[in-house]
Amino acid sequence: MSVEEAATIFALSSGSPPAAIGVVRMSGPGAGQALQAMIGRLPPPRRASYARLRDPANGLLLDRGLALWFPGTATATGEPLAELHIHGGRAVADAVLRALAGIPGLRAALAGEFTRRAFANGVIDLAEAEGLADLLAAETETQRRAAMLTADGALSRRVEAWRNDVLGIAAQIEALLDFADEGDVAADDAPVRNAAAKLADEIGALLEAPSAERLRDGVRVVLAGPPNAGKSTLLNALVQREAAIVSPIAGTTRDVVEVPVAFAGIAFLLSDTAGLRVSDDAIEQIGVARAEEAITQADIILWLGDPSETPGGANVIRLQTKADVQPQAIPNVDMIISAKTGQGIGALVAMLVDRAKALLPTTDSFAVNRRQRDALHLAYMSLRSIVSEPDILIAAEHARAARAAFDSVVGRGGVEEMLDALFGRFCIGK
Ligand SMILES: Nc1nc2c(ncn2[C@@H]2O[C@H](COP(=O)(O)OP(=O)(O)OP(=O)(O)O)[C@@H](O)[C@H]2O)c(=O)[nH]1
Ligand SMILES: [Mg+2]
Repeated sequence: MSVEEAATIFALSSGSPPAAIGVVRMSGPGAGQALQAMIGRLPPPRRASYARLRDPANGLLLDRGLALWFPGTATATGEPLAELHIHGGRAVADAVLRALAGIPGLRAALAGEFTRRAFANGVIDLAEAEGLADLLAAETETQRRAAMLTADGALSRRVEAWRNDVLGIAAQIEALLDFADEGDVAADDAPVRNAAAKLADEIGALLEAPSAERLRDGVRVVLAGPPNAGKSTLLNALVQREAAIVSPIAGTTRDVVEVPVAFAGIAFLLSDTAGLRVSDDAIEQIGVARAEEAITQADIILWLGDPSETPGGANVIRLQTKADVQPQAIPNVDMIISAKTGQGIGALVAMLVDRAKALLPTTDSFAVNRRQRDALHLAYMSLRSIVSEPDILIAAEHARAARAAFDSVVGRGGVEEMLDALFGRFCIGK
């Protein structure tokens, strides 16, 4: 542990004032002394005690509240930890933080620093820290559930089991190598290759599952079609506010207008686009190019044009719009709506939710993010190589690579470069 890490840190860990209660946390070797300096004694461990808080510099009464003391290493950060539950007003919090800053050896915590210490001290692993970051950022119920599973170690436990399997495979390979050295008849390598194939299949199944990014960033729904079809009007009806400009002039929308929204606890990112047509207007041409780009990125396309001109690829829902003025159905549409009267809008939302569910991780399974996916993919490739590699010495190398890939998922060794990025996502006081 570096000298810097040995500093004792403090922060207001509850939300920004004013609030009913503010929680100030201190973590590090000097946490106990700091608590003593503030309340004049060290309270019994792991029990909330009522205390008067005084400024150690001048003895002035700052507040009355609860004090908690967690000595040793079996704490949330893996080092001595103290908490003060104070009144959550701005001036109270400021005064307490100022008093703590005046205690030698104490300094204000950086964003995510408490969690970073928990990781550095082995209380949580990297995958759990990532789950925790997602949990704090979760805005919908599905995001919360998936993040909770990862924060709770579901992915880590799975990867740990796989890592053990790879150690078993590596040991079997070593045994084959010893056998070959003795110059006896060729040993049977089929069991090792079968074990590697089985493990690769298990990882492959997880890699095929929907990704965490879609859960976090929202299912991308792009509204597309010719000018004046009613795309912007539909967007506004779906998000229930005037997010995009609507007008009878064809070619109104130029930029892609993105609006995040949640339906039935699922995050969506709706994108309104410029009407698709050939135009002499340079700006409109850029808008059309952006619309076409958005269509390629879509998880679901709401197509408001001629059903025979439906763009290929993604999941498309073909809509007939303006049912209030054009009630007769045209062939091959999935749904008839009127953004003006609201006809069909509820059914369209239900259809979006249904389609999105098929694209998202199920609620009882954890999702892997891109970093974890890349590492798992490396493990997968290494295991596949064990299956096909005729030279057993090289197969041993692939087994080592697979183990290293599992290690990087949970943050064992060599992940410094991404720690700053990860812990920077946390707020101060976490
Ligand atoms: N009667 C009726 N009019 C609608 C409906 N939806 C849109 N409109 C009208 O159709 C015109 C075009 O609507 P917009 O939503 O701007 O169409 P757009 O597809 O976004 O058009 P561009 O941005 O130019 O590509 C406006 O005058 C809207 O009021 C509807 O459901 N019923
Ligand atoms: Mg528009």
